[in-house]
Amino acid sequence: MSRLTPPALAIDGATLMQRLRELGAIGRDEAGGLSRLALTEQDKAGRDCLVRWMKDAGLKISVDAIGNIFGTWMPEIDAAAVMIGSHIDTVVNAGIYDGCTGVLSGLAVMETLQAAGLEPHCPIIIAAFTNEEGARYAPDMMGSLVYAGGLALEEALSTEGTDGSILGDELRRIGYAGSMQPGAITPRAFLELHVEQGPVLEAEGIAIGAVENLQGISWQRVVIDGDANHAGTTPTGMRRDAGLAAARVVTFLRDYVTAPNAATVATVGTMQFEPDVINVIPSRAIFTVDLRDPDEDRLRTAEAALRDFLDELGESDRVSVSSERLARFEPVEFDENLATLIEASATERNLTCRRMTSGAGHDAQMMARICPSAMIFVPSTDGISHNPREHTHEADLIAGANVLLDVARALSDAE
Ligand code: HGY
Ligand code: MN
Ligand code: MN
Repeated sequence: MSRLTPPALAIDGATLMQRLRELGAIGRDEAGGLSRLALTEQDKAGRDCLVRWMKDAGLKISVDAIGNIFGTWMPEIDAAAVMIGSHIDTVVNAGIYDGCTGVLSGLAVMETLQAAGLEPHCPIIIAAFTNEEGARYAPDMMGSLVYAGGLALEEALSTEGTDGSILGDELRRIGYAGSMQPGAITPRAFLELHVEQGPVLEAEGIAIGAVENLQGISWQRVVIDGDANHAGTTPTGMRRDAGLAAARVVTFLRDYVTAPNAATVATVGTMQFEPDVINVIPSRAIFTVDLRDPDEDRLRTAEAALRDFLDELGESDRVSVSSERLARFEPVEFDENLATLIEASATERNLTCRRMTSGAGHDAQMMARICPSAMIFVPSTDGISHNPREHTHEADLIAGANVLLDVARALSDAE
């Protein structure tokens, strides 16, 4: 197992923060909200900015057929690469740290090693994966899923977005339909630094999370069909109200995930009614359900409980119910040796550290299918993410990037 060398090195924190802010300014709407949905003009602008920084660092740029971007240092070394990555696409009205922290810290790590005159014994690759958020095209973590062989390229390219666009068309339109075959490079290890997006590290006053596993994810779209009818003249007992039925699903899920199922979390993040008119009983409700649990059996039980409820609902409310799977990922264990290296670096740097589970999905969970992978978490202020108030203190971001530096240096035997 690679050994950590004394942590004499430190990344250039000022440049990291300046780039986070600069990238965070790309994709702002008139109200100042940040949205760089995958393969939009805003995403293209963010991609172009990252590629420019990678070129300035002298990296060899490659783009694969699903639009994943790779910047490689020392590509000529004939050895399995260390890959450091995450994503730069965002949800709607996002924060500036989700994903970008990991990609830009990887760039900082590389520049620090270069500036110190250290040479790795293998290539080091920075990766920015396509459509990690899944907000426009499901499933999420799509670019890394295709890269890891979990989704066929053609199927991904033919995905229809929430706006009716086709993923492959948009990829070509923004000029990021690359020629490299996804998965062409199998790294010796994959590392992802990410803001925790939850409350644990801040609540416990801990600087570094050595993520040892990541919970399972189940996404589905549910369509409930009832009957449009007049809001005023239709007696309650005669209604086939798709809106009411949808609301019952939301409250069922909240009731389900309270004790004793408290480990499971459930979210109905999108809901549309048709015809969506104030004085018409909804004839149709379309909504999504996001279920997560670190335990696969509990996740399956939650899915089965929802299925049973939807069946009963059809009877009780005289509506028809259908559901379509959008994403399904089993829980993932990360590499024990890499988690130990993360902890050793934190100790060397006098940083508090704890093992933890990731509540969010990440590209590392896909890369774990093809190589040893691990994640480093840094605290999220008030545990907030997917929200403009997303924030991580500068000192915490730099500490996380320095731990990433130590682990990448150990794995690449940079000296
Ligand atoms: O859904 C997730 O957990 C990630 O933000 N894509
Ligand atoms: Mn993320
Ligand atoms: Mn996210």
